[in-house]
Amino acid sequence: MACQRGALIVLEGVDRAGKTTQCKMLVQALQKSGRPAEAMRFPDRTTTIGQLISAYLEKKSELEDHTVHLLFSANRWELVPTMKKKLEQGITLVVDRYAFSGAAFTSAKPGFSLEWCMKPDVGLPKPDLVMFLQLSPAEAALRGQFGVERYETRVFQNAVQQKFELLMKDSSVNWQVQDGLGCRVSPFIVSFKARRKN
Ligand code: FDM
Repeated sequence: MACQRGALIVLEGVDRAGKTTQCKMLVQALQKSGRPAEAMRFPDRTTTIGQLISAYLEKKSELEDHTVHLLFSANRWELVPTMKKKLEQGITLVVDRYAFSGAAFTSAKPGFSLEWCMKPDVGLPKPDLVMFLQLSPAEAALRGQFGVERYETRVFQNAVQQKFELLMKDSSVNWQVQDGLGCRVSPFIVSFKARRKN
């Protein structure tokens, strides 16, 4: 019997919205319900490209803005064969950030259009569901460690939030907005099942 393809679920949101915690909880809940599930995150800082990105985010190196944007995209593309393999094996992938972060963060910089920022990621595996964890940048700033890495300023996060709002207007993407202040794993699963297309 052919196994059912896994689902690709993406969690997006501004920094400190709780994506990492929700990803972990969602993977655990899916596994508990008998569905094979694994967590992934972008940037994946373990690869050679990911290490360049990590040094940039930690402000240990400088990279030209277009260059780092393309590196973030390359970091997703290098993981595509692994992602496809796992999805075909029936494993549901819960991904902490994806191309939407790529477009929202770079287009929040001066001189970058959303259109240009989205181009390098055209053709990536399409998520079955994108959950956006809603948290005001002011609330996010109150959470731990805000301000340690590059981009972690309230002004920049406000600009990123506005870019996410533009991205959420794309009705070809299965967006679902969730309150980042609460634990919402169960409704996540219910709506994921209800909306799942494949
Ligand atoms: N980020 C993340 C980007 O600027 N572009 C991208 O394509 C992606 C995936 O990198 F500030 C930014 C968003 C965030 C940082 O932080 C990664 P975390 O804590 O590893 O998610």
